[in-house]
This record gives sequence, structure tokens and C-alpha cells, in this order.
Amino acid sequence: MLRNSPPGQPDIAALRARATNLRRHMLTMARGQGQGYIGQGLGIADVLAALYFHELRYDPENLAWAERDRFLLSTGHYSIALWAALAEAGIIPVEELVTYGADDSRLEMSTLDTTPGVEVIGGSLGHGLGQGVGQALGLRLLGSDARVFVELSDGEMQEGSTWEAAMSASHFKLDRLVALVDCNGIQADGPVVLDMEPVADKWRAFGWDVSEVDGNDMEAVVAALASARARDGRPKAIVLRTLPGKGVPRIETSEKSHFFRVDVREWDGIIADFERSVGALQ
Ligand SMILES: Cc1ncc(C[n+]2csc(CCOP(=O)(O)OP(=O)(O)O)c2C)c(N)n1
Ligand SMILES: [Mg+2]
Repeated sequence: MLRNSPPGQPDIAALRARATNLRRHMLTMARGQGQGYIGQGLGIADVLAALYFHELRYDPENLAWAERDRFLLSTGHYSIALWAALAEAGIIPVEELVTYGADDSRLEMSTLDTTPGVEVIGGSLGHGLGQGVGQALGLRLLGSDARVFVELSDGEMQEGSTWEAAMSASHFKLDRLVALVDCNGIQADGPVVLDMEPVADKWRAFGWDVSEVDGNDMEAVVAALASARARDGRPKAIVLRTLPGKGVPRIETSEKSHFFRVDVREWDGIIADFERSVGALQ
């Protein structure tokens, strides 16, 4: 599908439609067991749509393609967003989404690397960027031009290992490495515990090229991803300001958007409201 081709002109309307599909998939998933980490998933849906349907080079028919760009979801608990993207990309069946979080499902609430399309096991926070640095170094050794994108979260920046990895990436001039720093303002049951601001300045101080965007503004996200292609010897960080629950007002306004659980009737109402609002925009 996207094999070998550098991204062309973005079709912003099509990417927005993809993001809507990702949100729809996530609602289906959360309704399955009545619960999930959907707030984060809805927040990062626009970024995953821009990645999987514009920026990343990969082949859904050949996941082991050596030259593929890698997407590492460090926050395993955001798995709902990755399952949605993989289903939308045709890598896992859409019909499987309802099994999210159920016993024996491949679609665990935290990522498993035995599920097709998953590059690393996530969940133990603070490890994704280090793995991304290792992969980017390995790819360079192999003479590959592939890129490595690592999503990590604001809460995760409190892990010291994140900064060890950040330091190494600039030391090794890994300009094929892109950190997607999801700053959604929450960490488990409330606001981010330690003040991480100014986030962008911290990454800059570690030698990274940094941009900061509204992570729910498709045009801004696509532009930031395009500027992160520069071969200037610096790793790239995109600080994404996202809204937990984006696109679903009942979740946007929930005090418990880290882990959201309601009964099936309420899910049905949430989904009906979502479809109405999508319909009204068309
Ligand atoms: C090493 C490690 N410590 C603690 C946890 C437990 N934990 C799971 S999610 C989470 C919050 C992390 O912050 P963030 O990703 O910003 O949370 P969110 O935005 O999803 O609320 C924590 C502490 C973990 N998964 N890994
Ligand atoms: Mg957070």
C-alpha cells in the first residue's frame, strides 16, 4: 500500500475520516467488555491516522519487510488506539475488535508483540524510547533508511530511562528517530503528578529538534511529521498536546478518563451520540 513511496501531498479530509474510523473502532472495542483506556486512544487518534495513512512506509501484506518504518507504542495501555489503526490498515480483522480486553483475546488492554503489526511489548513504562534508539542504531548498521517512531506519554517522562535514551539518541545523531510525546495532561487518576513543563525545552536541551503542536489538529500534525523528515543529524521530538476523550464529549468531560467504564446502555448512548455528531459534520 504505502510501500517504498515517500509521503506525497496529504489529503487532510481523508485523514480526518480515517481518524473518525479509528474513534469508531475504539468505541466498538470499549463497548465489548464495557471498559478500556479509551480516553488516551481517542486523544491520539488523529496522530495515528496521520502516521498509518500518510507518513509511515509499511506493507500490510508483508509485516516483516525489512525496510518498513517502525512504530513503537511505548505506552502499552494505549493499545486500543493501536488495535484500531491495525484494523483500519487491514492488518487485523475489524470483527476481532469486540474481543478487546476479553480472556484469550489477542487484543489485550496492554500491547503484546505476538499480535501482528506490534513491534514491541509495551506497558512497563519508560522502555519504549530506549528500544527505539536500539532499533534506529541497528537499522543504521544495516544501511537501512527506515525510520523509527516512538510514542510516549507525559507521565512516562518521569521515568529516568526516558532521558537516558534521549541523551543517547542525540549523541548518536539518530535523525531517523522521531519521538511522539503525547502530553494529554493526565496520569492515571488525575493531572500529571510531576510538573514536566516546559516539555519542549527539555527535549531541546537534550539535543533534539523539537516541534510542538495541537495533536488533535490534523493539518498541524501532518506538517510536524513532514518537518521531522529532515536529515540534519538530530533526533526529532513532536510534543503533542492532546485532549483525552477527543470527539466523545461524555469521555472528554469525565474525571476518570484514564480508565473508562460504564454499562452497556450508556455505551450505546455514547455511540449513538458519536454517530450523530459525525453525521452532522458530513
Ligand atoms: C514502570 C511502570 N510504572 C507504573 C506503571 C503503572 N501505570 C500505568 S499507566 C500509568 C500512568 C502513566 O502516565 P500517562 O501515560 O501519562 O497516563 P495517562 O495519560 O494514560 O493517564 C501508570 C503509572 C506502569 N505501567 N509502568
Ligand atoms: Mg498522560
